[in-house]
Amino acid sequence: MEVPGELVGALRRARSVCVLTGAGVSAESGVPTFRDAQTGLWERYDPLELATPEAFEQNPRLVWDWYAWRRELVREAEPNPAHHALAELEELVPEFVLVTQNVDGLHRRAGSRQVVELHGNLGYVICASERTPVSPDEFVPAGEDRPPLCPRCGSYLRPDVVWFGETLSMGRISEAQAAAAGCDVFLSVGTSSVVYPAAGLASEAARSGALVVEVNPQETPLSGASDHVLRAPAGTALPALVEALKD
Ligand code: BV8
Repeated sequence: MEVPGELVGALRRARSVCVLTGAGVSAESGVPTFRDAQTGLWERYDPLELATPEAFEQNPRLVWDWYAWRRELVREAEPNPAHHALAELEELVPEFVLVTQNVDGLHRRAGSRQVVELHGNLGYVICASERTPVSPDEFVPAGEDRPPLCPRCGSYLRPDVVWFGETLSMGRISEAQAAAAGCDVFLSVGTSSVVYPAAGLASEAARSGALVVEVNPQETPLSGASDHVLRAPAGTALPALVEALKD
């Protein structure tokens, strides 16, 4: 695939690159995006409904099982060429920060090191009250219709992710904002650019003079404001970008 020369030149000159990824980067690993229909037994649920404190309050076991299903899906998934290209890009630029909205841990499995998991990681479980990590061997089973309990305080366990309506950790969002504000090139890859505060990072980068690039087969609210749009799947566009950079 053809990569614009101006973009390759900007990446060659860049001191600092910031990348924001969304579910689209993991789509080619077989991990469904938020806007794809859920498969199988979950197809009648809307992820925007399930990934909320209200859903957990109303039906903690349903939400617990949904994440257990996704954890299994992710365990069986492999990083795809998009993840590997981003891990390679990190080695080709002086400063690199990968901010991801994904909770599947696939960037780290592909070798990316400077990763900010803005919305957490579904591989980790915390106590819903203490918010402290609980390892699987400490789970206290509580029967079929409840999530397991915290061994310390007896509260329900939950995935270590940020739900809609929950605030992000200040540390993570400030690290992401600093990376966006300080970069020369900002790549927004595989995200529908509708979830805030993550979707605000691109304008933060643009305000600081960065070149903004969108990689997405579909149009998004960011497309019109991007300096370059690579209208292709990330698994095609990102390896082409890295190859062009290495030429
Ligand atoms: C917050 C973890 C302060 C969980 C996620 C009204 C009431 C309450 C809140 C709000 C409100 N209005 C706005 C808000 C703020 C809200 C928000 O933005 N809502 C949206 C829906 C309007 N944000 C929040 O609540 C955040 N917290 O603001 O705190 C606060 C507190 C209280 C009240 C107000 C404010 C927390 C947001 C984090 C939610 N957690 N994930 C879990 O995963 O289970 S969000 C989850 O969905 C993802 O992490 C991701 O961030 C988001 C969706 O997006 P994408 O990653 O973009 O995926 P999507 O499926 O949407 O799109 C995929 C894209 O990939 C598509 O564009 C597609 O074309 C493309 N694609 C497909 N294939 C490929 C591809 N691209 C490349 N290659 C391919 N092969």
